[in-house]
Amino acid sequence: MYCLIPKKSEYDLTGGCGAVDVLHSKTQSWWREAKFGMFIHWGLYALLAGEYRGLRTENIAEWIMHDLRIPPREYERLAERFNPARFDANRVVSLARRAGMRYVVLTAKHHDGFAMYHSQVSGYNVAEATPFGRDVAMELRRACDEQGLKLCFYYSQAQDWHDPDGIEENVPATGKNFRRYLDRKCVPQISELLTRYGDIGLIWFDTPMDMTREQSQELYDLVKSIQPDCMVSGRIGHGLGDYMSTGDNFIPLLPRPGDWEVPATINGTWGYNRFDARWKSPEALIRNLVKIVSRGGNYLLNIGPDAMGEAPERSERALEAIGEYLRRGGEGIYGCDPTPVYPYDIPWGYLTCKPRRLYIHVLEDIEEVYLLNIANEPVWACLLADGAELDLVRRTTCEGDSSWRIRMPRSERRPAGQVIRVEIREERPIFEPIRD
Ligand code: H79
Repeated sequence: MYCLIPKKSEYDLTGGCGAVDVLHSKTQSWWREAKFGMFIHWGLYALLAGEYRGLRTENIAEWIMHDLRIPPREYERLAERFNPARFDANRVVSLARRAGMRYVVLTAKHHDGFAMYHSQVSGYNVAEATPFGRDVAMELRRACDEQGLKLCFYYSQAQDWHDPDGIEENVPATGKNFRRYLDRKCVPQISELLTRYGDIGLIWFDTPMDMTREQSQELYDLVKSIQPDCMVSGRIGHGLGDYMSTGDNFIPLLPRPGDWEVPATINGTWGYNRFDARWKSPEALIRNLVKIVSRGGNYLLNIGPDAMGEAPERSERALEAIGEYLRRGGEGIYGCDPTPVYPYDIPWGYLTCKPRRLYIHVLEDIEEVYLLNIANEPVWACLLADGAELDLVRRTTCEGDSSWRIRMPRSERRPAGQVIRVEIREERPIFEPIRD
């Protein structure tokens, strides 16, 4: 169905989808400021790297057990070979920090049911069932503390392909007792994660499947009863989360009020797949980050470490490039509000904002920034990279439209992107509709 945005609200913040509803609770303020986090999909599937007994999965690699119908008794034997000798939590967290990410979300338990931490609830975990014998979550805890990042956990609350009472997509739940799974594994494991690993920023629930509203509420209340400041992701089900998660790799077209996050991959899979070649360029990832922030969201970007515990080199290089952009222009990302819809298509970049500040992200090597229909009064403009003042010419065009013009100094024109900060007299950007 076509949805034409009503003309009157064409340029309001919400694109006509409702009132602006920006809560500023203390719990979520770190997350609103953060804007950029690291997802880590790591588990036994890394050993298979997209292939099992000569068969390759066509789908995301962490789904290989499901897709290739590997029986639980066979899949669990992967644990006997899990020994990622090159895993270094400090290195992973340092990569996140250098990329400009402010939080890290580890798959504490994915759909395959294997815990990447030392669980007392189930021996099917990285510390007890593998020759590796280390607690990945605890090592990340220490590294995050040292480097000042928030630690968060992903937990698949409904799907568990290892537990006899866990749900599996497209597999009938005949003979299963989901309540038993909740009581025996899910609830106790979530409690462990929230009691034994210090302050957790958020629990990233995923695929609620047929959970009832009461069951989703129960897990939500469980989290808050142990750590009231721990956030709960949108995929707890029934709209009960503290923020909305978009579809995987889906970016809303319009600015959206409220708290939301785009979980995304750098290539075409979450878990490590050595055959995957669908790499997004660093430029495309920077563009996505800026685009998401300009529309009011957070970007949770994934790495899938391999069986030795190392992130693919392409992921590392992409993250370093984003970090370099953020070192120059991070002020125009962290803590930004959604920017009202600008009425013209801008091919070279995006606009972000904070109270009395407009940031112009110039993502291509252009000679000048020329914006029509911008009614704000500029106080002064500078390049974020070095603070150099820029000449901003504000004038009314021959057609009577407001406009801003900023010439990019030749020495500062970079294809990798530059951010201009413009202090404005008004609280927020004022974009005027296109004349009739
Ligand atoms: O953790 C990542 C994914 O494993 C998880 N969410 C992100 C963050 C996720 N769970 N479910 N889905 C994503 C939707 C998955 C659908 C598919 Fe399939 C899995 C499409 C292809 C593989 C299921 C199996 C549907 C078709 C085959």
